[in-house]
Amino acid sequence: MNAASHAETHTAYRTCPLCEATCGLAISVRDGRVLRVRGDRDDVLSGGYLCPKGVALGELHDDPDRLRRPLVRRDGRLQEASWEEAWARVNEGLAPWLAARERTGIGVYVGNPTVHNLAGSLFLRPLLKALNTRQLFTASTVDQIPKHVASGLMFGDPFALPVPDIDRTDYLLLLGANPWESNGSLWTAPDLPGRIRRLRRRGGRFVVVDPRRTRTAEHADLHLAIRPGCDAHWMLALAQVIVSEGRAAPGRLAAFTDGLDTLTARLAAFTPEAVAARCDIDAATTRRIARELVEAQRAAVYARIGSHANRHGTLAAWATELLNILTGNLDREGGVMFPLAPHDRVHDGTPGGRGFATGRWHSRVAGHPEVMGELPVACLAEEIETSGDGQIRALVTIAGNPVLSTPDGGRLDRALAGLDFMLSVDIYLNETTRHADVVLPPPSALERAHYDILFLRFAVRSVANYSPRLFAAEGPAEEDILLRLAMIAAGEGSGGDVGARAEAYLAEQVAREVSNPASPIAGAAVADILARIDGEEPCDRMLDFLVRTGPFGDGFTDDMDGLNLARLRATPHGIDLGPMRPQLPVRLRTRDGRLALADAAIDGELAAAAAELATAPATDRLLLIGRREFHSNNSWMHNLPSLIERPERCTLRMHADDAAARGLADGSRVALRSAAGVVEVPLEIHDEMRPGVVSLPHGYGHRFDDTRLARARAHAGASANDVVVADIDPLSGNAVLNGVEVTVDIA
Ligand SMILES: Nc1nc2c(c(=O)[nH]1)N[C@H]1C(S)=C(S)[C@@H](COP(=O)(O)OP(=O)(O)OC[C@H]3O[C@@H](n4cnc5c(=O)[nH]c(N)nc54)[C@H](O)[C@@H]3O)O[C@H]1N2
Ligand SMILES: Nc1nc2c(c(=O)[nH]1)N[C@H]1C(S)=C(S)[C@@H](COP(=O)(O)OP(=O)(O)OC[C@H]3O[C@@H](n4cnc5c(=O)[nH]c(N)nc54)[C@H](O)[C@@H]3O)O[C@H]1N2
Ligand code: SF4
Ligand SMILES: [Mo]
Repeated sequence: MNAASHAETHTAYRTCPLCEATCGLAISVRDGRVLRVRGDRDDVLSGGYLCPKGVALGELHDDPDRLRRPLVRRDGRLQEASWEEAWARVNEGLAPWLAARERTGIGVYVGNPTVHNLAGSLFLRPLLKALNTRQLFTASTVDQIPKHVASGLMFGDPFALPVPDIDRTDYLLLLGANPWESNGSLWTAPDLPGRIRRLRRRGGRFVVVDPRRTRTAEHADLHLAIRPGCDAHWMLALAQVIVSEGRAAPGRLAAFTDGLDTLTARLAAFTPEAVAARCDIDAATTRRIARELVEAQRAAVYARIGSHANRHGTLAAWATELLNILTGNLDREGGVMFPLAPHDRVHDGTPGGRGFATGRWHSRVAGHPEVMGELPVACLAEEIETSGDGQIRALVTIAGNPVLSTPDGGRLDRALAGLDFMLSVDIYLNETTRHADVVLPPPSALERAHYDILFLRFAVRSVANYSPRLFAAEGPAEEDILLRLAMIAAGEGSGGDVGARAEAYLAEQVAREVSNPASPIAGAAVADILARIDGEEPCDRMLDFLVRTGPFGDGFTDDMDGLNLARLRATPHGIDLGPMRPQLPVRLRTRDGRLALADAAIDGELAAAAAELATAPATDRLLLIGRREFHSNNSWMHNLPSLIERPERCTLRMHADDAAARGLADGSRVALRSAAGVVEVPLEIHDEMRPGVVSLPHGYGHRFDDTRLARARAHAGASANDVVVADIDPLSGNAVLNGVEVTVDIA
């Protein structure tokens, strides 16, 4: 029943969809409005934890600037329109590019909230398939794609991402992550600060490597203020110590790991002494940490975006798992382990698979290799600007704000202005979507069901948690929008039956599953399974199918303990299915079923990184890094009063020595300049910064009058990505967001 029909206050339980922590929320509702959001103390994973963004979900739902109706460009201005008119405009606008045999004229950018949303997680694929373009860009290439590549190369599966078994470990070495503000990434463990505090309380040790003394670093036993961009070199030095001292102890992993024997020679260049000047970490400290890692009973090494959004991001991700392997901590309780989600597909129990390869095609202008079907978003602007065959002339953006969130955003902003047609699926008219010809707004987060398809796959316990929709939606569901777009892209026009399209797509998935010999429904009739799937709506039906055929599912039998949608509905606080369990070697999907440490691409990067050690790092220039904030979420939650109406946060932080050397006073307006551009921001002298490094949060720069973001505009700030140069990690295509060379002087 729709909560809006209740006059009295009632409490709804749901999983917060805003970040990777997946906290359980208890939402008090009256008369169809959110009164209050608290943490759900009974949630099986989060136990009551929440942050200010979760609290702001009601504000997000009520935000008068959030779009409720489509926008269509008329006389040069975006104006509200009916859904019918909007669909007709989309059909007309895309038609010229869809007619072409090679779909290279259409680009697609998919942003981060897509993976926090059932519709995006389950029903984006038919649209991408129908669009059939190689010009696909996503927020992955300003984020985590190096980790996928490293896992692809090592384990044959880019989604085999081990996470620290935080509740059972004795030692955590954390690089380039700030869970005290971000709440964790590719590591779903709500209340990470609490979990890490408990690790220390039980006698464990916590070491943080970050150029800035973050709130996370303040809670560490040791903080090492590394120079930005050097994490790979430093982790390789730890590995070098371990192998050269003969202390590698991979244990049971050795039986199925190739390349251990050649490591000593391949790592030889990375002695602690050789990396010391570049990383700014003395050799004795590096040796000590290496020994601590080896000697800890159970240890975990974890690195995130500070290590990955770098020139050697893939190498850093690879070195992280190398350390876990050398210490025998990969796939071991209290080390790093592969989570198992209720909707994961079951394996047949034998290692081996199709392996992992990149470079099946290349970007048109710069020739960068495709990785996981996409191209680096740092190349999007040049693909729009550069004329010739395959130039992007029409763009579809889905839940993305690349003008603020991707490198050289100023250039991208100008490029978008020159497109022939642009379509955005988005809840706001913002810095990116203001360029669209049509904006299609999906319902708010409270107007849809939720189950975390992506992040439950990175959770420290196997957990299932489903939230029904809280309020009825005014317009079409996001899955309906994506499916109708898929039909338009397939040339079927805008009037088709989306329900039938959804069911046809579900049938395809069922057909694939019944042909998997390891599946509990192997050999079953597709029609029979479809008839037994529960739920009315496409997302619910797909979810029921996935969890029933997953590792904890009922397999479409009478198994009362098995999972299905009905059981999920009956358990609003979630179902805990236990801690992580060892999965190797079965989980390996390399062609030969072995864990691969020897790899030509990695060897090339090892050589490149080793060569850098010969030259001293330039110390006369400042390096810019980012700064995620507790009350922010990339670029898109700055319109909510409780999150934005706070003291000025878009400041450039700098060490006092660097300020003195430039004659800059605290609070003065400074010009921050790079090869990409210049922004003006207030200076904040701060002792958390190390000399030589300055920090500016990203996601600000709400400077355009033609957006519909009144409050964000009043706290506009400047966009860090106007000064981030469009540079990439060659193996993954990930943008180099950290360690950008800048100058700072008085504005
Ligand atoms: N310099 C610098 N840049 C960075 C980073 C950094 O650390 N430093 N971090 C990077 C990272 S990790 C990421 S993930 C990217 C994010 O990059 P993007 O995903 O491109 O940017 P966001 O700011 O998250 O924008 C999300 C968009 O989705 C819309 N939206 C929100 N909810 C929904 C929904 O339910 N449906 C739809 N259709 N739209 C919705 C919002 O209105 C907004 O337009 O930014 C990256 N940019
Ligand atoms: N409050 C809040 N939470 C969020 C988000 C948000 O915008 N706000 N965004 C969400 C998203 S999309 C993501 S991907 C995650 C990211 O989650 P995290 O990976 O934890 O991201 P950050 O908080 O940016 O932490 C990165 C840290 O790396 C440091 N760093 C920068 N350069 C280097 C370097 O070269 N080496 C090392 N060792 N450290 C470096 C920075 O100082 C920073 O402290 O957070 C998610 N959670
Ligand atoms: S930590 Fe993340 S999941 Fe939890 S309430 Fe905050 S935004 Fe939501
Ligand atoms: Mo991200």
